[in-house]
Amino acid sequence: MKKDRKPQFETMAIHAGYSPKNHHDSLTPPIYQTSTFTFSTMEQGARRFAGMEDGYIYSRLSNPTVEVLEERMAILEEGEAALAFGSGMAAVSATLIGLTKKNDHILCSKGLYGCTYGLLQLLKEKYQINYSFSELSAADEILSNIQENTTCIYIETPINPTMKVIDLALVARIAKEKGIKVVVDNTFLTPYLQKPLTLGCDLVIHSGTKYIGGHGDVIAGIIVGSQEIIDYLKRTTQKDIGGIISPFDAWLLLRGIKTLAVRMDRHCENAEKLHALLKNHPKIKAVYYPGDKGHPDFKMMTRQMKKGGGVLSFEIDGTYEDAVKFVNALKLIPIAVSLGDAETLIQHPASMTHSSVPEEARLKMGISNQLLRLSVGLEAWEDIWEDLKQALDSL
Ligand code: LCS
Repeated sequence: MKKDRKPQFETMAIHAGYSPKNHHDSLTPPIYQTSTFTFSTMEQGARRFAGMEDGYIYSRLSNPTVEVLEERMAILEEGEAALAFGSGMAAVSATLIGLTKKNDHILCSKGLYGCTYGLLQLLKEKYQINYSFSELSAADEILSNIQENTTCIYIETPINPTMKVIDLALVARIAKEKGIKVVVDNTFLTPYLQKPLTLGCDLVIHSGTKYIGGHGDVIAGIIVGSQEIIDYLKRTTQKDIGGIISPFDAWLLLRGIKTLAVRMDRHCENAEKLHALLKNHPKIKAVYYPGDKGHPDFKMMTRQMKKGGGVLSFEIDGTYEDAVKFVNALKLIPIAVSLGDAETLIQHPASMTHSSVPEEARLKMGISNQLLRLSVGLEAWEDIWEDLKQALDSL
């Protein structure tokens, strides 16, 4: 190996941000399960509070286990710094509250996770921070949706659960000219498949609950961006609202990240196989999957995404009652919200993840009553397919 070559993603996911030498030679990062840190003298405590001496103070401000996670995520996303939170929504709310003020406008992708939509509505009603939706599909259309007071463009791509893809380089170029910050929720793809910061976007958000953790046993959130923005969010919305992650949950994410690349490869491989099979089933009206080679935007997708990811959604060719019958006939696949776990999971966005979005807005986002979302797990794809097929054949 050449000396100056940067290690690859798979290697950094295992080693980056951690040095055993600094932690009693422990191979894996220790869990510093402590709320506070002791000072040798009163003067030392004062110096730490004044920022004149490095060192820990209190775990809401920083914690050594959490810092390893933050550093690893910053490296994997190719950002300068990161912050970890107790949930994806804690990360989303710390970001939006931190980046906006009264009378600002947030331009959003046409489709967002239901609770992100709920948060935007709350910010509008209580703090007069406005928002609107845009396809973000072409320069003219983006420009016509930007308002004088737009300070932030907030994007999910692929969008949960319609799987529409936004051209991040295009949005970032236009936003930069206007001095608008671009925030990308990268939950569905992870930095293994997509790196929005390298395309000119300003901040990346994750629900770490999903692929980053990967095992369905933790709720967590992460933000990655420039040192300047991260420092600002750390000393304002993170410190004073306080939605931090626990050291144990940070450790669970670090353990999950070690296998992120292998897991994502398998999620994608399984999803590609199931996409091809579902597409040709007579009881399926449409399948939405960003890895679809026949998609009109496939070329743009391949520019920014390594693969299509592990989530697909589809519409049953029938009524809402047919969708219910199909889901209830599944034997292997659990009915559950969340995604990115080892288990394949199915859910009904209209009545579950996006039930808080009013029907009219929900239909505009493309979420019909027959739409189902499948988070393809790590099982043998033949077994997942067998379960889907027997349930479809029962219709
Ligand atoms: N961003 C996206 C794209 C999400 O899908 C979610 C949760 C969040 C943010 C919030 O993260 P959390 O606070 O739950 O860690 N999405 C869910 C979903 O689709 N099913 O259950 C939760």
